Amino acid sequence: YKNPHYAAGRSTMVHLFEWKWDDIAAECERFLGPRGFGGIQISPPNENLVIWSRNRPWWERYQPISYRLITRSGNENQFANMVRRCNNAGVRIYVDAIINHMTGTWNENVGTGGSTANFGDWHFPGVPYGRNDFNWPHCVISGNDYNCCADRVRNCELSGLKDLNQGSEYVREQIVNFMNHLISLGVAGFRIDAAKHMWPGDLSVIYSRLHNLNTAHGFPSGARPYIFQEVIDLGGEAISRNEYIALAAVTEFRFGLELSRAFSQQNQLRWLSNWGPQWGLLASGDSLTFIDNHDNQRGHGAGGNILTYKRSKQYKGAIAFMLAHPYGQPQLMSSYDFHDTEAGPPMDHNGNIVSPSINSDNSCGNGWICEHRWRQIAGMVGFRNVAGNTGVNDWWDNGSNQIAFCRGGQAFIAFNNDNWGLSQTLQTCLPAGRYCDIISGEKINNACTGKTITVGNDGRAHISIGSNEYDMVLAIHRGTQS
Ligand code: ARE
Ligand code: CA
Repeated sequence: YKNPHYAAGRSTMVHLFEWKWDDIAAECERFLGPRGFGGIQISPPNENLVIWSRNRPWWERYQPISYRLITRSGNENQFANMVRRCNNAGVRIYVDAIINHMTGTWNENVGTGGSTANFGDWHFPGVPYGRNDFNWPHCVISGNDYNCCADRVRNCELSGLKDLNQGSEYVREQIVNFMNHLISLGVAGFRIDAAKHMWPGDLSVIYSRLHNLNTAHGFPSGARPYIFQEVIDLGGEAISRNEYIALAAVTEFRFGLELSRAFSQQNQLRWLSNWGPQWGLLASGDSLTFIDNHDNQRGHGAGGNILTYKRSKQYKGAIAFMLAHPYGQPQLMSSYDFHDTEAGPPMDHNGNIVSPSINSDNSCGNGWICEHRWRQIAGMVGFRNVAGNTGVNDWWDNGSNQIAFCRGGQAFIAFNNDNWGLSQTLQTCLPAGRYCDIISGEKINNACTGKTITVGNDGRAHISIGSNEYDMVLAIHRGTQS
């Protein structure tokens, strides 16, 4: 369950938060496929509670009312069409699967597909689930439970969301049927929402009953779904991420926290020379890595001071490091602009999601940020593909916040997060020649719109990054040689 089954030569996924299926299909064909992206985490595809009393917040999608594939993102036909078109473009789809709970107590009781529920009675006819399918006696998780009481974290309600009993054969069967339906439609795997709130033993049974990936969608025979489990573990709680790594991959929340600190000048970049498990991170193959996610970019979930698109220079620095360094299985966040932390995606008066528009410089409009389209970020996705499975070599630092390293003989990157300029002759490990920096510009029709770097016969080149430049990074690789 730890292999994402990307198409050959691809290595990065992006979370297209709240995107519609038709828009994702188009994005696979016009951008993600051609630019070498490996996959997409999509928003939950199954029917959720419609919450007009809070003006359709983003979090209504974490309140399942049935397993029918019908949401603001689209219906089952649109879903199937998206998966097929993305797989054809070489881009995999990973589903955010909410299997810990159903909707919580709220004013409304109608779903995005018209299903109703009476959660006061634990009654969800759209599945159907009834009182016996939920954990009993009724209890709600309190903040202190995370420190003391694993059983309460797993058997009580998360924020009042009706807590399914995954120990029940009937519940397991509904969940497995839902997930296998998605596998038959060609998805490559799942994010397991709120995995901490389910017993590892129950999850293990559920995973073991999943079908192999659908060979008609280009997966090798016998391929198991990629599974990454959302377990927030910053240390010190009753439940540890280590209870889940035997099953499948785990979201590594310490990754974005540490890199956010470093790129906000709260820690020096030079210490990143041993980035990885020595920092207390999971083993690389167990770790789904990201800077921000849809929760901590807006103060939900755990996190502290996480970098987001709102602090773009530091954010791009942290993302560039994530993608340049071989540690982990990286995921990019792709956001819509928000000020109110509850606000849903750009929508019209009827609550329909408004599609992103695409500007001539490749950026998005209509309220969508599309970090994955930023030249510096999309360029680094290509860098990671070129670097392949090489390690880090020729690490250099200035003793504070200027660092540089090579990826085998494939790629070179330098960072300057000091308040003074970087100007050094450094080993790039690349063959002699001229290279186009993919951060300050890009190679278009064989011309470089940014800095051109000349590598000598000894592999060395003069590298300069001013402290007040637009970006703090310089990156070149074999694919940008001219
Ligand atoms: C909403 C309302 C609530 C209301 C509830 C029920 O905000 O006021 O009571 O509905 O009607 C998201 C939102 C929630 C939202 C929920 C359902 O974040 O605000 O509740 O959707 O609409 C814990 C969990 C972790 C979880 C985070 C948010 O362990 O699994 O909380 N993250 C996932 C998703 C979320 C989603 C859910 C789970 C629910 O990514 O987007 O919630 O499906 C410590 C612990 C962490 C804990 C954290 C915060 O750090 O270590 O484990 O995270 O505190 O409590
Ligand atoms: Ca639970």
